[in-house]
Amino acid sequence: MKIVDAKVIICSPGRNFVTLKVTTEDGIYGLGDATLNGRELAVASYLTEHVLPLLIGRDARRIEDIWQYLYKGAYWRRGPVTMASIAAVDTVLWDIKAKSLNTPLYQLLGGASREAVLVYGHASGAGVEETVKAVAHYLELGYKAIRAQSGIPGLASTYGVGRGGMYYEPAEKDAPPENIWSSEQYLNFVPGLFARLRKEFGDDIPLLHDAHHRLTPIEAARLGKSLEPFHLFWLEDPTPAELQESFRLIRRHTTTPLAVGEVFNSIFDCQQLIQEQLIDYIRTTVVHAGGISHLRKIANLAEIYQVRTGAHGATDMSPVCMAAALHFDLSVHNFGIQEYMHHSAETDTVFPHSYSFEDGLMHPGETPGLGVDINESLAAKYPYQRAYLPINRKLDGTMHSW
Ligand code: KDG
Ligand code: MG
Repeated sequence: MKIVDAKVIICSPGRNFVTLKVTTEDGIYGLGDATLNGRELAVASYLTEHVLPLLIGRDARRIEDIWQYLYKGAYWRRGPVTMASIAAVDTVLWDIKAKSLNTPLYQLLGGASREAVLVYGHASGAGVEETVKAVAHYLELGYKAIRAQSGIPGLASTYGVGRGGMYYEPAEKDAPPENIWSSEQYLNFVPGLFARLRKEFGDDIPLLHDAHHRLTPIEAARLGKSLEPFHLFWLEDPTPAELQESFRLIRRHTTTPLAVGEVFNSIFDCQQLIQEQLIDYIRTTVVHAGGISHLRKIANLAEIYQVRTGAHGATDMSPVCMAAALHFDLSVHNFGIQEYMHHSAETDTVFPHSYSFEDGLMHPGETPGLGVDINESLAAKYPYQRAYLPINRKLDGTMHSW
């Protein structure tokens, strides 16, 4: 099954997406997400200039061999641009293989390990009471697990607070927005938010929170400890995780479950975190961590250490990635939860898909392959627009993690 055509499609139906489309000699095509928020064209160029010429003529059925060919063959290993490019090729090839066998992808990944996939949605508000209302709204929509983020009094902006409605899209055109940060104000504020949410909604609803890489290990330990009475489902990215051993310090102080990994791109980024059981959930996702093949290796390592998956699913994962994530989630034994943010209506029409949400659960559907397509003529009506994620500074102007 020779590959005869491969191209990159860049579109911006509300936000930028990079999609790889590969066609085989018998007319079957597959799709893969290659979107790297804020650095989209770097991946597009890596694919177009360096990878696509190598794919033509190759047998699309040799998924693992092509993965290793691109990884080992580049000599320069890992990194978000390389791994998103390999991920896109890997996703495409799984889509093609499943379509050629006329089966939904999850059947090739071991079949369904559960009936459907538990997802969490994003509730946020400018302050505590608005966040309470947003959580109530998500409950009305049927969500069974909810992430809660709130603006902090005295800080003009913070991570995770949408500009109204259901859509949260932090990337902005032309130049990165600048946020101001105070760990002290944040640490003083967050326990009160969760006390209020538990008072309003009781103990049973799983609540999550994302600290978005902003604390030092000892600050993260303080936060985890102060949130213990409100038993979060997880506390995400409490401290930047380049230094994996720093999680030992957090673990020593708190039983709040920890989730890390949305910015990781390989198994080597989380090896120590998993093997020392320093985290509870690994958040690597298909597009940023080398595709379905590599994500399964990470999940298999995690399974041995009772670490569960919790894949990143913000709106910068295109519907192609979301579909791939759902096939992975449905099949992998140590699935924990899947993040799910609604895409804009324009995005959904550019990427028609068979996955569905009902009563807080999602299913990839029974369409052969990933179950997602791209309407290329519609995509062409939304040209790429340069956009950047925000940056973050401390009160005194020092650059900080966003
Ligand atoms: O592109 C960056 C976003 O995907 C990220 O900020 C979202 O942290 C995030 C989350 O948990 O969804
Ligand atoms: Mg996050």
